[in-house]
Amino acid sequence: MFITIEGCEGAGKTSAIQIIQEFLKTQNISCLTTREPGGTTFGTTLRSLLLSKNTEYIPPYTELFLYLADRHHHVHTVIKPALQQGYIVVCDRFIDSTIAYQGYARGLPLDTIEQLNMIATEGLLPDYTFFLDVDPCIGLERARRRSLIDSVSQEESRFENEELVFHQTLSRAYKLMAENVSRFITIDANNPVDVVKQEIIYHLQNIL
Ligand code: Z5A
Repeated sequence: MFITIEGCEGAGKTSAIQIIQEFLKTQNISCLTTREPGGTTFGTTLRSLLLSKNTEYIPPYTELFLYLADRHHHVHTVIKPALQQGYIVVCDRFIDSTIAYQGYARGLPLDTIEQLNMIATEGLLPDYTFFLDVDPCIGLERARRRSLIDSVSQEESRFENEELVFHQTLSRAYKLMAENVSRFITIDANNPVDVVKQEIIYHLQNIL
């Protein structure tokens, strides 16, 4: 089974992955957690280029191709082999991030992104996508608070520094996908962590 986690900045994706990982462990289910960008050593180099607040201007198509290069390498060398070995793979961001960020927010054509996504994933689609639906203002506030105490988050703030309207567009894009794509499971991520946790586990129990 291949599960992806999606949402805007500060939605709680990292926290959700930990919740899923711990729950699967209690069920004795082998699971691999990973992320995009940066699920491989190769991808880590791309990640720092893509997320560093100090990176020079990246035109939207350059940005798209870098995310797709990271994805193809990740799918080919990590995700598919793990699925073939019977692991449940849980990935922090995947194809829907490209649709939301490079498609809706940067304005690149959605049909082009969908075609390129299919090439980058070698046709692999998630079985389920947990969408952590947070109000963009709340998510940004969480992310900014974390940046005050975490030097990695502070460095990786190229997207966090975008205007509020960029984050509102992302939020609308995710809601639209969640309404129209059946693999999406929406979690109200404005709630406190323990409520989010209960909701995630409830849905996990239903799909396992
Ligand atoms: N991107 C793209 O453009 N195109 C693509 O194809 C892909 C990605 C794959 C990747 O960064 C960036 O790349 C991303 C999209 C773009 N944009 N940015 N930035 P990322 O995914 O590594 O980073 P992120 O989206 O910014 O994630 P994040 O800020 O780390 O958020 P998170 O993982 O969703 O949240 P968290 O770390 O679990 O929580 C954030 C803070 O809030 C933390 O202090 C928590 O303790 C706290 N938190 C979490 N949940 C709660 C609740 N429920 N209540 C209160 N506080 C909470």
